[in-house]
Amino acid sequence: MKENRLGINLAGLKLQNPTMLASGILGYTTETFKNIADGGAGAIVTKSVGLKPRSGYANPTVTQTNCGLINAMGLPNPGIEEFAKEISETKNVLHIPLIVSIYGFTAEEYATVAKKAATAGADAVELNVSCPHVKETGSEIGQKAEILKEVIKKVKAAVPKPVFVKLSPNVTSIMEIAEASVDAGADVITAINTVKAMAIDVETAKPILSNKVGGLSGPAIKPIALRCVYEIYQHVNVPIIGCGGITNWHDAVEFLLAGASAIQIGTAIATKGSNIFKAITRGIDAYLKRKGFRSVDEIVGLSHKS
Ligand code: RRO
Repeated sequence: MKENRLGINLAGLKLQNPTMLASGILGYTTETFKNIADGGAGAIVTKSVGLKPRSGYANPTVTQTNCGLINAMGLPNPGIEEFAKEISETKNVLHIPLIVSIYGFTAEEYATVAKKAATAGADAVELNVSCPHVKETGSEIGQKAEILKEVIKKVKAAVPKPVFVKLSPNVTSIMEIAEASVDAGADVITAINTVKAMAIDVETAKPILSNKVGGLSGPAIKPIALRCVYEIYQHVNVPIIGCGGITNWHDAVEFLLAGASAIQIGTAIATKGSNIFKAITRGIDAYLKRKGFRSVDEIVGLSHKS
């Protein structure tokens, strides 16, 4: 039998390889998730869903820069009642872990949405406590350790599934926030969400995005994300998922060496398509083989040991 160097166990979830779809990039349909699974992803994280449907911000919601995208979508989503049907349907056809990203405006709301997602079949939930530009949720929760801990504790008490916590880089010390998350019961830390940013149209002299401020993703933020993973690894003992500007196998291996057990891919799908998961997985496999490693786990955090 062919040796699988790539399989990982992430807080009890079995992934055939360490690549995952990052939250926020694709919509909410079973068909898009199937396309990502066919592209070789080891797991999928959905776009964030809340208690009630939300239309998000007016256009323009995305603008391109020479080093990535700036978005301010404003959490558009169908609401958990509607999305629960899609979760169940997706679980019937998909054989890779499905992680549902959730948000709320209170700890109770997070817990209610998490419970509904888990009941519908989500294998885990990822708490969005890091969206950089929606008031009273996202990073407004994830920047304050005490409020964040309350959210995580309520969700942990409400669902028997692993709880991932996606952190914001827009904080003074991501290590302290990661430690607080793990103290409160986080099973996995995802780092990072987008970096607060903006763009201005010099002809109109106005901000380009309707919300003015948004979140930067793509290659520009990769070194920031890598530093965050490296620092978090030194302070917590739960798995970390690296996310931010990963475009090729080389980026992915850097994150594993920094301490990530898995990696999420988002913005690069827009330019490279869904087969990027296969390409990155093949590259990681070739690297492990060339260096004589027998598993992904053997290189997680290796840069700390030298
Ligand atoms: O929907 C958004 O505008 C958005 C979200 Br929820 C997020 O977590 N991060 C981001 O850059 N945009």
